[in-house]
Amino acid sequence: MATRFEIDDGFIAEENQKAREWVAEDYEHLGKRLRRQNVEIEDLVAKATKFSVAVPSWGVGTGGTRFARFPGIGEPRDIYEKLEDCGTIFKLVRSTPAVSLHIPWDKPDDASALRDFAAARGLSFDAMNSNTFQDHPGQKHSYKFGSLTHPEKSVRDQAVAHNLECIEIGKTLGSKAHTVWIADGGNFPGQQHFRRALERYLESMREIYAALPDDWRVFMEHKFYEPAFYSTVINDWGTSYYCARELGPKAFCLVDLGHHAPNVNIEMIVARLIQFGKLAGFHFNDSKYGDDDLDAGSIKPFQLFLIFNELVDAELNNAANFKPAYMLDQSHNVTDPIESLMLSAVELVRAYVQAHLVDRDALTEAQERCDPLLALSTLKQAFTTDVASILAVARERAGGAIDPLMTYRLSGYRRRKAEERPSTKGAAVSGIV
Ligand code: RM4
Ligand code: MN
Ligand code: MN
Repeated sequence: MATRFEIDDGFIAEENQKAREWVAEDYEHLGKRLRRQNVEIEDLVAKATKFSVAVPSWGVGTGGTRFARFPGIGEPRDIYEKLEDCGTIFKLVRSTPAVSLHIPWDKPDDASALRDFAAARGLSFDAMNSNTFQDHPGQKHSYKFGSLTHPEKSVRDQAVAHNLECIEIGKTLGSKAHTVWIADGGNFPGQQHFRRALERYLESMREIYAALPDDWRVFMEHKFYEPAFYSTVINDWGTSYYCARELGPKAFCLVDLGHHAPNVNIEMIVARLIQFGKLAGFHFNDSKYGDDDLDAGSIKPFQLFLIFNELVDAELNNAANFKPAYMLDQSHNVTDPIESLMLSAVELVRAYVQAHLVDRDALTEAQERCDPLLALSTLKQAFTTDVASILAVARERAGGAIDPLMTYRLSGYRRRKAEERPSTKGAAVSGIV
């Protein structure tokens, strides 16, 4: 393969040099401020450094809506080019060392070659994702009326077999989890027998569960509607939790932030799943109306903070069975996906670090003394603290960029990729997600 353009470490260092002064100044000032609160700023840098979130393989291609898709220039045309872009994101922000694959969108011809290609860029593989919400070329049965819950056993068997194949590929890639999201449901009252559909789901999931290696987990992702517009089989966290209980200790409930009705208290769902030892992890994104798949933290940053407040609380309490897997699940329709993914990853680290700033003794005291406003201001104090310099220092020390966005733009990466990746007819782009 001809040499491909990569952002050079020296270039990142040069760009960092320009911003170093303000970072140092802000960092010093914040350090003093935090010390008054008995917080050691270096501890927060350590937290920021440790945080990681997986990038979805399909997220580096331009997404689309059900109306249209407007491709950008230099889009990755296959999984190897997608990994190049994931490597670039990782290089600049340092908090995205893993990639989550959708099969068959990003099915590798040779999984061990793909693993080596990723490893050469410092990347590993996170949860696998199956796809039985579309028909794929060559498949025998259609998923038009469902997959794991379809009334016909032959369709269910095909969907189960697809999930087993994902696990097989994942074993070679070094993955340790498998995520199942199904679109099964109904568009009209009466179309589906609710209880029978759920029974079939469990029957199919039991087969998938049985194929999990000992050190793997399976994640069930609920969603209240879309593409089914009347009823969805795994419609909420309660149903997901029931299934996780039925399946066994390796089954967990995954929370995609876009999969709830507007105004639902998601942080409370998170707390419940933590308490019951069944939180799988997250698909992070943001939304205004439905499953909008906008960039994390772009619409409701306070909600994101409140979710991390629950996560950090559980982390500090060493909650049982608490090992959340984080992934970004976004669709980038009008932005450069690399830019969106970088900034989204940064927003997550920000919320995580801010949640570590919550004075938990003061919060507990306010709660126990029934003082709502003191409780709220304790949270707000953390949420309104500008931790940008902590994030910048963590990135720079790890070899990343102080300003990932500007460094990326100035590197000319996208332009170079446009030259290297002339769009070809039939290029492997993921389509509308
Ligand atoms: C779904 C769900 C899944 C994602 C697909 C593309 O709404 O969020 O996690 O894989 O979209
Ligand atoms: Mn999702
Ligand atoms: Mn979704």
